[in-house]
Amino acid sequence: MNLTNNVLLELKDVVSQFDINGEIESIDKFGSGHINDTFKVRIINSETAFLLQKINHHIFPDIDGLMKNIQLVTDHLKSVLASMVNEVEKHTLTIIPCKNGLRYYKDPNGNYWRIFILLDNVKSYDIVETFQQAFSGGRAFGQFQKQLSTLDARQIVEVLPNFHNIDFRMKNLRTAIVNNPVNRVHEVEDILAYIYSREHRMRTVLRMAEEEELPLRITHNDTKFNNVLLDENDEVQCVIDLDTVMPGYVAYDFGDAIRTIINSAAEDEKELSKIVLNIPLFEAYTQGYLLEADFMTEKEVESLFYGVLLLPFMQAVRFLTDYLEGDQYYKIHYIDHNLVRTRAQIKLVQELEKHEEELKGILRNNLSLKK
Ligand code: GN1
Ligand code: MG
Repeated sequence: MNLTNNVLLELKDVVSQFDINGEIESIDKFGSGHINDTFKVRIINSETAFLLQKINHHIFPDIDGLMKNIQLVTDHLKSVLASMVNEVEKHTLTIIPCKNGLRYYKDPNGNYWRIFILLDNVKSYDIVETFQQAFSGGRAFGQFQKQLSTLDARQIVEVLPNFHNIDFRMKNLRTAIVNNPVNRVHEVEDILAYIYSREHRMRTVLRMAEEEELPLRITHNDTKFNNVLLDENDEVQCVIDLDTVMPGYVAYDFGDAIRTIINSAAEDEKELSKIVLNIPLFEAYTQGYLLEADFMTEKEVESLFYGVLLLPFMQAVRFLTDYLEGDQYYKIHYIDHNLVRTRAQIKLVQELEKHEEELKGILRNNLSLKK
């Protein structure tokens, strides 16, 4: 969709607040995120393009903490990468500050904006196609966790507390059911019955954490496959979308990545029969991940499979909660979009359950190959 002239003028004014030289050539909508608004900005006669984002401050109330986290993480990644790669700036995000030196701009309407350098000659995939892509995805998030293992987690602000805490998500769902503000609960009784039947089992990672079996690490927390940029050979180039980098358990990152990689269909596929598992891609991601994530304890390794079940389940709980609350959180593109997303994620959990032994076997085999 084209931007209206008024919007373009507003965006140009926003861009002019940042430390960017040259005249704007174009501004276009960009990407497929569910939370922030993203635009691509081109500058006349400049090879560098920029990524402008309006940060959703209803979801991220602590913009200052959020941007400090990203600065800390990207500075740390740059220092780790300096001895490993040329052109470090191609492998991490770079924040463009405002002319006044701040990391974000607050406009007169109270909206918050930021700009990153847009990396060029890179690819990102909503649906993974090849073994190589999945393998690189595994390497990307394994490296990312490993590189952040030397950053002091106490410096990171928990911008969205309890983000992957299933008890918290179930509590929110129950509140939405009790309040039933848009009278939709009667439509979803079958889904609720399934969710309740699995609730206890889905606490496995949390239980292991409560029993102090899992170390808290710095994790990405939004490891959708399209948050990895690959180069022209489908090798890892850069991990993006650092908004949710927070203390977490590795199983959450593993599970959320597998959620998007193993699913042959889209996150919001309406035709449930199309949601089938692509098990070779699961193996490819696992191999790439285990190659890099050599810091894990045995218990963490054991937890990975439970992350695989948990993340699509939790995503279903979150989409459903939003549906019952009248679509306040995720951007939707049609009226029952959150319900369609919920059903698609539940179907994915069911497929994963059906193939549980096979998937566990693949994890076991690849671990023993490594030893
Ligand atoms: C949201 O906006 P996006 O697509 O990066 C969400 C993730 C979900 C994802 C589902 C802050 O991420 O947790 O997994 O949608 N981000 C937040 O596609 O809630
Ligand atoms: Mg995100």
